[in-house]
Amino acid sequence: MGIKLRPDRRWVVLTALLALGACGQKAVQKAPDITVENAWMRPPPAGRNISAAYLTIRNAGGADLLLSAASPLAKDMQMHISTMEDGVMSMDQEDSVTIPANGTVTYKPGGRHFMVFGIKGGLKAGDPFPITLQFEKSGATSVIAIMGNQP
Ligand SMILES: [Cu+2]
Repeated sequence: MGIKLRPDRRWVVLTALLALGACGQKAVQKAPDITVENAWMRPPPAGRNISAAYLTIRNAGGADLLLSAASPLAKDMQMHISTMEDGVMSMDQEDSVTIPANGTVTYKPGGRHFMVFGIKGGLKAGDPFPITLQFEKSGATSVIAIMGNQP
């Protein structure tokens, strides 16, 4: 009788769904493998203590989330993104930035940048500017940005 077969079939379908769910969880749990490179920062204009820093975040593992940036040589750093709309450049602050699995996020002029406020005086081209990025899963990762022009 067909009615008796149906519950068995449902059970097979349910088991298949559970198996798929387990696979999905395994993928989510893969640890990120973050490397930060090519960090540089424009020297602040004369008489100003504000500037922008740039770098590349490479991820050879699972997805992560960039939560914040800081430097002992500045009061504050914010994650910004510049966008061009109708020929007008505007920038927005980002609270967090997804670093995709096996992906790269590039901070470069005209796009994402770190806005740096309250930069310590006396820094000049060639000086090191330490930056610590805080990731949700990877924790703190430090990098030295070099003050100067885009490498
Ligand atoms: Cu900005």
